[in-house]
Amino acid sequence: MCTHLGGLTWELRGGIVAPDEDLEGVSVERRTGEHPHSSHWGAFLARVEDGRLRVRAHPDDPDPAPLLANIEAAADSTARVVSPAFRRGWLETGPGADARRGDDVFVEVSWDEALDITASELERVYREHGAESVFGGSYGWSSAGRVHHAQSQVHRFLNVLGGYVRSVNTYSAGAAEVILPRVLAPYSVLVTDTVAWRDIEAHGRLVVAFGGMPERTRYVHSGGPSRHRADAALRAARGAGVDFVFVSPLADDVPDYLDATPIAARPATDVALMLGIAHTLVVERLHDPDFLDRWCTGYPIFERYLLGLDDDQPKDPAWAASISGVPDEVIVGLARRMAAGPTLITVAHGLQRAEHGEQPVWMAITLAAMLGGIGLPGAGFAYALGIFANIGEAPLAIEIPSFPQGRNPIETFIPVARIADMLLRPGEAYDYDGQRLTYPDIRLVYWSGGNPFHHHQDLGRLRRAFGRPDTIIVHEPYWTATARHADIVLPATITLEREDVGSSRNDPGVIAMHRVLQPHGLARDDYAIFAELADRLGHGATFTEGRDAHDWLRHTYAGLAERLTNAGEATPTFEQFWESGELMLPVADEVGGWLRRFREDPEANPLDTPSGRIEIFSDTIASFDYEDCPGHATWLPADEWLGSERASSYPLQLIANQPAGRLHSQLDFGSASLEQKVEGREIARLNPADARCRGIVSGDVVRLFNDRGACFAAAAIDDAVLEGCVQLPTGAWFDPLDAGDPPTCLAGNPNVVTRDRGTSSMAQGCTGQLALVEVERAGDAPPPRGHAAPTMVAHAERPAFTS
Ligand code: PGD
Repeated sequence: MCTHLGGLTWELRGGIVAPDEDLEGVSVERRTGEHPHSSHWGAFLARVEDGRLRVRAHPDDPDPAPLLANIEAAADSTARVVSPAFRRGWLETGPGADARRGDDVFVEVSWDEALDITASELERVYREHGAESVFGGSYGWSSAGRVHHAQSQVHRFLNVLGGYVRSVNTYSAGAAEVILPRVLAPYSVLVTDTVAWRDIEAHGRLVVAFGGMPERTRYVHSGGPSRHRADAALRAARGAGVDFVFVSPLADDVPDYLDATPIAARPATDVALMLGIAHTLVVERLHDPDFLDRWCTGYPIFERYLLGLDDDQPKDPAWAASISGVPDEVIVGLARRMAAGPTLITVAHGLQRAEHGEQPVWMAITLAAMLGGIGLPGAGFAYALGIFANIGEAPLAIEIPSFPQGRNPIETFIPVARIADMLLRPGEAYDYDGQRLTYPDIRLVYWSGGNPFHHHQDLGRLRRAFGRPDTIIVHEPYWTATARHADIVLPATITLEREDVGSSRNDPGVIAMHRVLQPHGLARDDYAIFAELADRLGHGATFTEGRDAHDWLRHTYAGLAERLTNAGEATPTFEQFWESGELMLPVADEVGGWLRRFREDPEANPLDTPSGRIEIFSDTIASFDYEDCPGHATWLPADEWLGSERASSYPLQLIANQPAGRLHSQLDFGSASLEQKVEGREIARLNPADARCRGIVSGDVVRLFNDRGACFAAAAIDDAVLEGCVQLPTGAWFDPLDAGDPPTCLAGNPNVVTRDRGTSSMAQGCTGQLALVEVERAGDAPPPRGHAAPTMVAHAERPAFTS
């Protein structure tokens, strides 16, 4: 495919807004025509009709996301932050640790005053404590749009001030991001350039999906898919005769049309199940010793473990069955089926978002290597295939646009999910990927574009951690729980209120995101806020380089245009792109070429691992001497699984997975999100047997709890959920009953009960997917408070510390 303008123009005739058209004075968001725009869950056209925002999917999108409906509530929700606001306690007593965060009232102030005080506080912290005391990791998905990418904006801003403590890796894939490069290839390569849907359709025979391929997450890709193609690709593969098997405690984790064979394993036991399969392959001589010998390293050490030569415990199907709950004859049958022809193994994100999350990823690679299919078309190993919209698509031949973040001179970082540890335990040492690191002493936290009171685990603990710093600054369009726990809240625009360029890896469509609405209330773009602050701090010119937001848009496009020209591609002008609404980038001819070449000649084309081969045993990892991540894939029982001691107190395994009605916590008040709730509460699904013995029927309000906290939810009895499990999606806004510790969430946020510990000393990734809980009928539970601003009070005295 080569560069060309996309198919939006005819749809938009008469609706285009000139990029520099002055929107000042246009009465409340009234526009005519439809404007191209984009979100992480898809490109769309937006218009204002009878004073209301209306959206419809990109006309060429074959499978638009139901989540698009949420956008219609985005602009004027009662949860919008309309003005800069300061927490009263902070204004009254000045910076410092304060347990009232999250339980305080706010004071609205003018922009000038807000910017003056914020700049003065930043100046104080940098002067008194240095850049190592500022945490700017600011993890979060924020919104689609490459220029106004909130994380890039805050990082660039803090870099011009002297740097900040950053975070590494993601909540999505924290364990995979660390283990994959050690044993196979970098995560970024595995999710963009490994296995193609078209190869699965043409050459595949069997796909075994550990964790399933749930429809709800396939609509999403960071930056926004222009067209959702995964559904058609799956249907085509199935139509071509490819069989699917999926392993999950949730029977509806794959679409019906795949006719997939379900295997209901207990949560957190996939490694044991995979070992049982591997054992069968060895004893029945169905594995591929040649592949293991020439393309891999360390298999004999792993085989000793598999056969139980050192611990007297063969990891045979009977052993695997006793752990996973999957009958041994099913395990043996699956092993034979996998060995009968080309098989692709894929592992969902969720499996590694749990204690020892490195192991299912590593074990799946080990199993794929034993089958000998790695590097063959439509076979081998794929990470998170069918989980994200664009995985399985061809990579782009051109790098997508991005906003330059500058250089951070500070080397201190944390693995992203260690935020509460960092704030609670400054100066303490901990392990990460072979390094001994020390938590810095953070005085100021700056967050823009994320919602830690959604994404982090054990929210009671996070609340204590957020009580520690001197000052917390948050940019947000909405009064999320994170904004409510801040001292300084600056209202940010949403994408519809600004111009941007939407682009996503492995998707050729680059969307001209036109401005559709006037900013709500006093909201400003993150860029404009940072530019003003930088100016007050004497770094305005360095931050802006003399550009306003529109200049950056053109500048960013110019970079893309230059890459196209250098690649010999047709290069539309910015005006042509903007007018058209879409630009189609060229895609690479080949997918997974690096793996194919490795397969053809591993000596000439080694992998980027220490041995140049697939590391079934890793000397590097073994040298770290981590009990919780030994030198080869290993079954390591989690502290919180159905076979653990803790299950006698909290006997149900909570599966806190991704929601069907929204992306994470975004637009929780939108119609698609509300459809998945009952009277504002999230729905918790239970198996009929577990419901019956607790006297719970569908529609009851239930209380999920453990020693970390509790939340209310609406019960739905569903035999798609494996007995012993309860499923409650993430993303309901944390709505604490009171300031009590442990907290109770009225709206059903499962992170009140999840555990805040790293996957292991290796990756220290997020473990939010699983936790042990008990569930009971709640009787009369107070209703959730909905989505609104906190209490605002009149202006307080200016604090003494400001200059
Ligand atoms: P979002 O709800 O997407 O969650 O965590 P993440 O923090 O990314 O938050 C983005 C925030 O950015 C929203 O509050 C939104 O309003 C704000 N925002 C949007 N646009 C803008 C903007 O232009 N400017 C500014 N300043 N703000 C903006 C997601 C994380 O949660 C992820 S990625 C995963 S995969 C994890 N999943 C789980 C899980 O499966 N189970 C549990 N228990 N916990 C999880 N947490 C993780």
